[in-house]
Amino acid sequence: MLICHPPAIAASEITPEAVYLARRRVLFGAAATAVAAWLPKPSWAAALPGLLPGDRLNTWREITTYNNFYEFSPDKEAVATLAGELPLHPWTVKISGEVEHEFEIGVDDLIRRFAQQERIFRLRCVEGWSMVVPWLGASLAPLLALARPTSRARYVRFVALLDRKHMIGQRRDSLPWPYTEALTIAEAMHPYTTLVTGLYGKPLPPQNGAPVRLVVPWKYGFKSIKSIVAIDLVETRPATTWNLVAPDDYGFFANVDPSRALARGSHSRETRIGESRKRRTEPFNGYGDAVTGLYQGMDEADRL
Ligand SMILES: Nc1nc2c(c(=O)[nH]1)N[C@H]1C(S)=C(S)[C@@H](COP(=O)(O)O)O[C@H]1N2
Ligand SMILES: [Mo]
Repeated sequence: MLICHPPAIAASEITPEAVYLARRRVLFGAAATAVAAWLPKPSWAAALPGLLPGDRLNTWREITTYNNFYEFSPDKEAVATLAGELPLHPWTVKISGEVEHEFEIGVDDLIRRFAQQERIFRLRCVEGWSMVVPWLGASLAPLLALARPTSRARYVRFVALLDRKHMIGQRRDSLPWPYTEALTIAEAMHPYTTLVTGLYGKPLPPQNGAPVRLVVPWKYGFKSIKSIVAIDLVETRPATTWNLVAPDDYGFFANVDPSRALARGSHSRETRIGESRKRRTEPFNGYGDAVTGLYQGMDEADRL
């Protein structure tokens, strides 16, 4: 299924990141050319402007045991266990709304059609913590293009699964369900906007939003909606979950902005999970070079 990632080393008895890091050493070492044909493209990761040399990848354990996923629980450490029961097959994503061609695609089909690439991005939660995550996914843009958006399509709305049986957090009104997020169509078409199906070269664990989630690395983490079942192209700006709950703290755009203090406090620094000293938070989470063009000509106050 994960055609880009045949194991270079037997996975038994080694942690996933050990396998993965070993593979990277091969990739960037002298043997790179010989094996490059069947390994994930190194050029892609190397070309990422925001990934600073020396940024340690967070471990599999860190990424999969400290999760925000309110459908299960507001307790980050409880999510992994609770999400384990979520049925992932079959799973389809329906693309509809202001499009010429509505369709529904199964996740297995989506993985086959759109080559899954390794994409290492920082994730910055509005709560003040961050991680560096080696996702596996593909840009959302070609999937949207398949649906042929009409000229009226100005926003893209994403809807997560509603399943009170398995998502026990939905039995409480902690948030309006289903969890919903949205982007402008220009943001949705940006190549960094990624539909993710894997992590560390493996299928995405349920607690990280299996089987398919969004990752928008220059925005606060809550925009990166998990367990998506529907993508709607719409004319007017849709309501989004956190913006509904606390509009002063969670703007529609939610671009990472260290200069803006929110009700929960300053956003100028962050704690990388696994580190003790704080780091400076970068505008657009360090991806400004790639994305500021999206906001050219917009007033600062309009893109919060
Ligand atoms: N469906 C859904 N998606 C969600 C959330 C959620 O509660 N439900 N939490 C968001 C928040 S606040 C963050 S920080 C990230 C966390 O992603 P991770 O657990 O993979 O690190 O997921 C986002 N996507
Ligand atoms: Mo978050």
